[in-house]
Amino acid sequence: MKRRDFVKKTTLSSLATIIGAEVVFGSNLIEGYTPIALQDPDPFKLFNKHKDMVVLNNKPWNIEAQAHLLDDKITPNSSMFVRNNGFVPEDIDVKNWTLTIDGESVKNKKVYTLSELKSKFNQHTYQLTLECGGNGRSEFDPPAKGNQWTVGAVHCASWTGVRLGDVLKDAGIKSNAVYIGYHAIDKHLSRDPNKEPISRGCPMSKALQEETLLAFKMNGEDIPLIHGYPLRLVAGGWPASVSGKWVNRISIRDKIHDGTKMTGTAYRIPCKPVAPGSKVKDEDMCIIESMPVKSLITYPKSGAIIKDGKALNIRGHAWAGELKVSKMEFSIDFGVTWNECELDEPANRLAWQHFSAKIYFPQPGYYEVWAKATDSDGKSQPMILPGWNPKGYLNNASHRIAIKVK
Ligand SMILES: Nc1nc2c(c(=O)[nH]1)N[C@H]1C(S)=C(S)[C@@H](COP(=O)(O)O)O[C@H]1N2
Ligand SMILES: [Mo]
Repeated sequence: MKRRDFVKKTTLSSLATIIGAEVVFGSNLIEGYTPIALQDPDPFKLFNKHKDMVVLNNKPWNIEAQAHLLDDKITPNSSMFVRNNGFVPEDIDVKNWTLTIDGESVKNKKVYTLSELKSKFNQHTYQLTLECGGNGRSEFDPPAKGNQWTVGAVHCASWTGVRLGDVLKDAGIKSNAVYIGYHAIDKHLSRDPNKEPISRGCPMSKALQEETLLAFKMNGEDIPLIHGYPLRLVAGGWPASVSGKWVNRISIRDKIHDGTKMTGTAYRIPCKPVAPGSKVKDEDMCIIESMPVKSLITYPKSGAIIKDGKALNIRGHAWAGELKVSKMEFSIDFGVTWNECELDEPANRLAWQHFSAKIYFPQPGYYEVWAKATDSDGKSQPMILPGWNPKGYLNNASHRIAIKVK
């Protein structure tokens, strides 16, 4: 068999696998021709996502879940939202993947291979809630530019890796260190190699927390490509933008990291409340840190119809950034009276907590179930949109579902 034929045959069989059917006249294809089925890739197949996931943008890929898709206690890949600022990396060379620790405040700049990271440091597994800072943005008025996330830009998967703190300490942290900043291999939408799509970070105190991981596994398997394979920073409870995917360099900085999307209106909100639509001076903007208390009813789906006289069992999750959720309540009378839900302890710090409640409706009709979580500092979710900010971050308003009793 000639080499050329061989290449063609393997290409054809891999084409068939991707398309999900044999390309019957495939041998007639001219090299370089892309079958239509592949020209507009199906994100659901491409990323193994549930068919009810909602694509908000395809350049870059941004895909959100819906409340009912997040019913699992540990979110499976199929229901995890996708947020990208640039292009998803294509050719990942895992064998030669390295992580560099550098920056003004590193004692010894170090380069680790993946296998060094895995063998040199203890491995830990935590369930960590990651919510996009812009989750809920679609409700802001005046509207905020950016992906119009509704409620589905949150997930709580199980992450396995080594502690970022252990790696940073191994390289050595100078006493003037204040922040870390990550760098990753995804490409800027302009395709300019000198531009990074995103390069964020967190203060040393967060970087050194025991739950802050450099993860190489998600839900017990290799991290899916779209979620950061082969190495991802995971900092639960903070805007998910801190959790860099595809990381190959972490800098220990002697100042607040000044990478892409650390300044201006990106992941920053007015330090003090402002009137909707206000222009806010740069120096009056503050970086978002711990995310606010929030909850989601994941069962039933909004719009459910139930039989009169039957109790309804609702369930969902609640989370509160760095804090714990201390109370979970529901209301069926538009917030006039509240009843307590059963609330579980988190699997570990920074994991979301599951809640459930049995609801009896007094008579047939239309109801709304409103959910309200309260954090360990006594702060509760607002019923309506909280403080306006230019980019529409931190909407933690009460989640509501509609129910008809017939
Ligand atoms: N390298 C890299 N890391 C990244 C991003 C990105 O575009 N590139 N997006 C960030 C943002 S804004 C969010 S909300 C989360 C989304 O994580 P997910 O796609 O795994 O859900 O990844 C963060 N890490
Ligand atoms: Mo995000």
